Amino acid sequence: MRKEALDYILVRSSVPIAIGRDLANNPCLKSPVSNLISQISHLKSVPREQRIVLHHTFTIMNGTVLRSTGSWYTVLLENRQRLECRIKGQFRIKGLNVKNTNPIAVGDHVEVETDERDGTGTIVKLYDRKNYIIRRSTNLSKQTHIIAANIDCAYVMATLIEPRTSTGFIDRFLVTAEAYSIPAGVIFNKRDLLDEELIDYVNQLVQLYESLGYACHFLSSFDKDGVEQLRAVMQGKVNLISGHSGVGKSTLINAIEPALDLRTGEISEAHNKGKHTTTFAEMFEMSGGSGNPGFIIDTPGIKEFGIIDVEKEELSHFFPEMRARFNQCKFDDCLHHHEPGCAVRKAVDEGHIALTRYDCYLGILTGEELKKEYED
Ligand SMILES: Nc1nc2c(ncn2[C@@H]2O[C@H](COP(=O)(O)OP(=O)(O)OP(=O)(O)O)[C@@H](O)[C@H]2O)c(=O)[nH]1
Ligand SMILES: [Mg+2]
Ligand SMILES: [Zn+2]
Repeated sequence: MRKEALDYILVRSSVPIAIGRDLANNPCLKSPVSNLISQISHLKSVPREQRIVLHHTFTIMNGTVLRSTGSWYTVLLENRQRLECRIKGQFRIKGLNVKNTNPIAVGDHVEVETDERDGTGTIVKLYDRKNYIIRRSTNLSKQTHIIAANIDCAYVMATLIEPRTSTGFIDRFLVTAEAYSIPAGVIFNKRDLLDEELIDYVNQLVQLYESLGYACHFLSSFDKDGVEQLRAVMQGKVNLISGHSGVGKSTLINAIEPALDLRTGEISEAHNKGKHTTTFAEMFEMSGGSGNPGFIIDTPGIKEFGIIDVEKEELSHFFPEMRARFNQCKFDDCLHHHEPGCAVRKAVDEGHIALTRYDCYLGILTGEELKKEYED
């Protein structure tokens, strides 16, 4: 959509008349300024010499937010141009009571007004989000941060060493994706660093998560075959990659799209962790694909996933293997903790539900994990 509009017309008369941007929907806008004035009947009575016409055009276009760095947003407009924009007005998330630190997030579809005098843009409208993924800014804070919006698949990237990702971290990411109805997957990276025993272990995890319905990829970012396979699955979709610092998110995106040449960091020898090389979430357009190439969102490394908006009673709905069984518990309001006749605990005892998954469930339920210190 491209609309051109006059900013405003001031008329010098005994009663000043100002016509502002409410003209934006007026069908006569396509006319030149002089025609416009002649079409507006009450202006005709004002002598020409008393009119001051302040006309500068601005353009209204739709776009997608690729990056946000504080008060500036990079928007990919529908005419393929990129524009640095600010925001105007208040944008609040419907149904979310807690304060969030970023009203507009990467992946948002927005309407942008371009001021052709200085080439900057203003985001004036946020279109409804298909979905979004959100986390607490810090553990104790009530503030939340939207990582990205309008995602087709959210991947958590995990490594067993350099750095170590716990199954609890993976599970908490997946719970969040379930809570926001976002299809999710797990990418196990740095396969080249693992011995046979660890490769076996990861293969077991792949089996576990695939059995729960999550797409899994076990690869090394340096391995062409694995990367190509993942690339093919990502093409045409909006894909988010999250995970601890240093797991290789940016390295993998470089392998998928070498032209991007994103900055990657080393692993600190002292702590075996990444050094938070990527500092802002950013969405990159993929190449190829017929008309719909797809996007990948690189994100800064996070230490923990602060789950929000989930009630104790509904937590088990976000574990597919528990969701499948919860009608079978003796009590309708079973929290699958100490209650007698619990079908979930029975399935854990019988080995049908992985202990790591159940432990993570209990951790979130009792709040123990949430109390751990973590930083961005
Ligand atoms: N051996 C090995 N090293 C890898 C692999 N993928 C990434 N690395 C290395 O891991 C280090 C960290 O990679 P990055 O891509 O910067 O990690 P990141 O996840 O983007 O980290 P942040 O931006 O800090 O969140 C770099 O030294 C990479 O070369 C892999 O598959 N195998
Ligand atoms: Mg990075
Ligand atoms: Zn139960």
